[in-house]
Amino acid sequence: MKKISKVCMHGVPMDLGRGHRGVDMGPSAIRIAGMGSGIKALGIEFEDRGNIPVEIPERLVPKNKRARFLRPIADACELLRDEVRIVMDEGHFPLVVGGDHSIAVGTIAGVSGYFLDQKEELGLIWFDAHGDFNTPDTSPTGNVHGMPLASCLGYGAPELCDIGRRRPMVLPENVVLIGIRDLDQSERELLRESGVKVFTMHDIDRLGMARVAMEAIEIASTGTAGFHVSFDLDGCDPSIAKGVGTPVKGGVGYRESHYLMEAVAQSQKLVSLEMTEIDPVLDDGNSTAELAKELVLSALGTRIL
Ligand SMILES: [Mn+2]
Repeated sequence: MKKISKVCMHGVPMDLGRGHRGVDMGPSAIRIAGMGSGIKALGIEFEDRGNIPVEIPERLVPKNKRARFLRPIADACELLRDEVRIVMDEGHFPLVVGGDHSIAVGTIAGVSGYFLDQKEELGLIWFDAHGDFNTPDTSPTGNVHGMPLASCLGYGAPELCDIGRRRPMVLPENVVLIGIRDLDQSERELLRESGVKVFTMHDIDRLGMARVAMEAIEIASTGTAGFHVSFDLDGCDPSIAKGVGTPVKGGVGYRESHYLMEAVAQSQKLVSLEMTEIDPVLDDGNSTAELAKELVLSALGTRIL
């Protein structure tokens, strides 16, 4: 694995995947928090490639109640996929900042497509309070931000499942969830059936984050060229991440979150990263975007000593 020498960031002001507005401001919040200068201070080159164009809900009428705004979300994901692919082809490190978690379909389509073209697999660590494993048939809300992981594994709407180079974009044996504490009933069944490894909050309590991080990195690294981290800020406890769309109490703490990202950096297997669901409207100052920035810096190699 080569050292990360240049990070290229895309913002995705997406909030079509959620029931209400706010996370579209996430990319601005993380820029204001100083993402670029933080990365440069690590001695890594940084280029902000701006935002992916995303339609606003005020101009749309949701056509599909089971997957609201599916088409415009898929359109933005396809644009993001192509932009991320360009970054990979250039040999740089893609950093994607959301926006709601539906954007992960575009990011993962781009990164996994790059590796599949070289006959290599991509591992995936999905940090979240939720499973994001609904489909239009199982979702109680029709909100697409509850469906992206299922889509990457080939379950659900073809508009999302088929934007990668292969369906599924990643193999279940290379995928691991961390921080889970809120699953819908049918989602739980599908997630079990999928064979994906899940570390719930109960597992983190029992094993400790050090062991969970080690096992997760092992799963995501074995038989792959490296792994992507898709980080939903709602995986963190609401006491440290107030500005998130769907807070769930009993989440991952400040040091545990950083430990995970530090372990990811030490593995030297991280190939791409995204931070999602930052909602400045609900935030306390800009503290959740600040946390997201710090976590990115830990994943890119900030060391305590
Ligand atoms: Mn999520």
